[in-house]
Amino acid sequence: FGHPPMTFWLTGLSGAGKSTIAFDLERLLRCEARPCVVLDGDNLRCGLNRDLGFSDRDRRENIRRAAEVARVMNDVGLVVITSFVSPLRDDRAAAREIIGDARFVEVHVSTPLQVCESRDPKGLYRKARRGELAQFTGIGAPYEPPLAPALSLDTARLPQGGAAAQLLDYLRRRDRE
Ligand code: GGZ
Repeated sequence: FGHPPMTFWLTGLSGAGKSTIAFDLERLLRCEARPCVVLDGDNLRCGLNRDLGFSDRDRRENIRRAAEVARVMNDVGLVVITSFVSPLRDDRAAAREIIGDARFVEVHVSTPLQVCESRDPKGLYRKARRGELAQFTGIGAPYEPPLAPALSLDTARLPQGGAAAQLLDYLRRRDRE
């Protein structure tokens, strides 16, 4: 397609807005007839990754598979947008290795825990606080923020659609390089 393939790797807490940003960006790219695909943690866990839970080991495998799929899709020219909590630095580094440093764009969806918890669209934080959901990221399991993300987007401080617009800008800048 004449553009360098790229994977936007969205990482952040549950409820930070990753999936919304991913599907917003997909819509923007579709409007420009730019072939793209979203790989969403919650969706993939219904199919490809339905055998996996939330132990460190299973999360690592979840992310490894997603990265392998992203690589194949980049290879055929698709822009890939992934939406996984992907809480551990090592696991994201492994994804970068698989996808390739030049294609991997780490995006921290940095909405603070307090905001994510107040949104709590699925009631998961409430469950986790009650002790009914072990290993919930941000409560019973760690989240390691990226040290040097390409972009950091706090949806609590951005207008609706603002985060996806920033990613589109970033893509355009890279296209011109
Ligand atoms: C984190 C969990 C957990 C635990 C269920 N920890 O906001 P959601 O609900 O729709 O998205 C979250 C999703 C996380 O799946 P990922 O594949 O992105 O996770 S990882 O990258 O860490 O492998 C959340 C829900 O699943 N969920 N239990 N314990 N999120």
